[in-house]
Amino acid sequence: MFCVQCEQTIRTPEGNGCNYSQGMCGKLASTSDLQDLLIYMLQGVSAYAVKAREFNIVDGDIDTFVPKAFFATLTNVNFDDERLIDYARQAQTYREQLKSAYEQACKENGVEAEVIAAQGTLNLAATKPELLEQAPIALPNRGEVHEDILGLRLLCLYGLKGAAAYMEHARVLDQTDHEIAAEFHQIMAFLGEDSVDVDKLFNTAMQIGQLNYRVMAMLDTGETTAFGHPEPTQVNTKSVKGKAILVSGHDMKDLELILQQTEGKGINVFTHGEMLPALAYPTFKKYSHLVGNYGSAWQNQQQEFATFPGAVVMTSNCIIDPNVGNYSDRIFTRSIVGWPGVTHIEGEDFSAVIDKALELEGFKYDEIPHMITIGFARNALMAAAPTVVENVKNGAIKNFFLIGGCDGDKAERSYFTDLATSVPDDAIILTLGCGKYKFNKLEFGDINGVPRLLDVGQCNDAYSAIQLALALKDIFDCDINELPLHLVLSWFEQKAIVVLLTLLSLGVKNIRTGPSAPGFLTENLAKILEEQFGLRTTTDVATDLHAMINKA
Ligand code: SF4
Ligand code: SF3
Repeated sequence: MFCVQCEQTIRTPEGNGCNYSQGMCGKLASTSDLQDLLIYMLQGVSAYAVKAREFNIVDGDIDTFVPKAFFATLTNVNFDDERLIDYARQAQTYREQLKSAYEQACKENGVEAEVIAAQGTLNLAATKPELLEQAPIALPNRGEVHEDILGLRLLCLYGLKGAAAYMEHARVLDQTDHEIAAEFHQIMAFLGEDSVDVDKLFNTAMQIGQLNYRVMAMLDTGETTAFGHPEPTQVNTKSVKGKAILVSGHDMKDLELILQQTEGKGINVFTHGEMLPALAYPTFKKYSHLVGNYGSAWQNQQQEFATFPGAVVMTSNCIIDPNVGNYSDRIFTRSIVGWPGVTHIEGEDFSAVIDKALELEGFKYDEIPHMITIGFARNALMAAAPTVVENVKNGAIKNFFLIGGCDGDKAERSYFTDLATSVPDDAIILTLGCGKYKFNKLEFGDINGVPRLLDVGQCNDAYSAIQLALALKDIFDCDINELPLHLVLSWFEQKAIVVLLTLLSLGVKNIRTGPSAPGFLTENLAKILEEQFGLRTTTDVATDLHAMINKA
């Protein structure tokens, strides 16, 4: 096992990475190895998808399968070995399908077919123990490789994994794009080649950032087409009496299905974690039994789900061991999410969840409501832009901070709460991702009617924040880096990595990330990123605030 993809990776003086019998996230070595084998097989599919495209052979099912299965290897998504094996076997079937179509086309056109070694030829063994014996060839740190090259390869691999996750979120909302799929396969195949070309790897990281910008735009289109544009909305964060279902993760389509199927059944539906922004979309406001948000970010689920008196649905990342809080019989997984022994819902029928919620007691009392305001995605931000600009011009607003990203359970993450509460009174805070839970229930007031805390949405809604920054840059006729805008990103998993690559590829400089630097970035790579982009790790709030405000 070798995995260094998330913030909680094991760090030792000998090197970083979870490489014992279990990762810090609870992922067993066998699961990690099977995930690597899956990625290896997917790289083979992509390599042949690239070749097949030379003859205009494109298979939509395969184009959606590869990012979806890749998503299953993201941190805290799928811990179910059997499902990972099924994905890997499906990958082999698809690879062979593309390979024979490609070879046939070559024959018909009188050209010699290229043979793709390794990922293009590996045949999976029949049993799990045998598969685990095959897995070492697929380790991400396979072969003798300089640590800087490995770091760059992993930056690309993990970044592309984040983009793949967003592609799958968009696909669920019927948004796919042939050009994005083609470029995704090209990068996936390239990463299977174990390149040692520093420039090419570096450029690929930027290419992944650009690709993800288009993916986030596609996802934004999918969400706003399906559910309308988010509007500033007051949301209750306390419990409401009655039977209950809690929906967590990023896939709002699942929330819609659950709301439709629970109508009139006397069940209240609550959002959790990254599902909170759904409450601001017009479509979801139609459902009076969608009563608010319960709990906070993913890392608190073992306490929050344990005390939630209803059924829980995990639509995407991040799931952690449900046996700890003893609720594995009332949590359900969807899509790529998996936990051994937990009921997985395929298709669109949520009756198992509904039956479970009806069986359970539900909340016995209403708590006194605590309201928070959400819903400042693209359209709402643009609507507020003239007032914001006026307040910038008259000096009432002097700085903007984007404080967001992933949450996590390390004590150092209090940095983000302290930063949000320490920014000057003349500053606006934009936030997104599950990192917002560090401070989204606090009171920040407003500046001449503009709320000081603007919740932009999920992590992928970084797209909306970018749109605001681009609009402000045009209005003030300056470079994006000349705006009084300071970005402090909390990272945990690979979606945050790809959002960072997107920002870097758009030329955004002086971003701070924390609470620690990714374990796969070597000192040399961190130095290069600092020199080229001013990218740095957070230090302490007072020092960072002073530096940001003075643009140091
Ligand atoms: Fe370790 Fe994170 Fe990988 Fe889990 S996902 S094995 S914690 S690096
Ligand atoms: Fe959170 Fe897992 Fe990353 Fe979409 S839900 S941000 S950590």
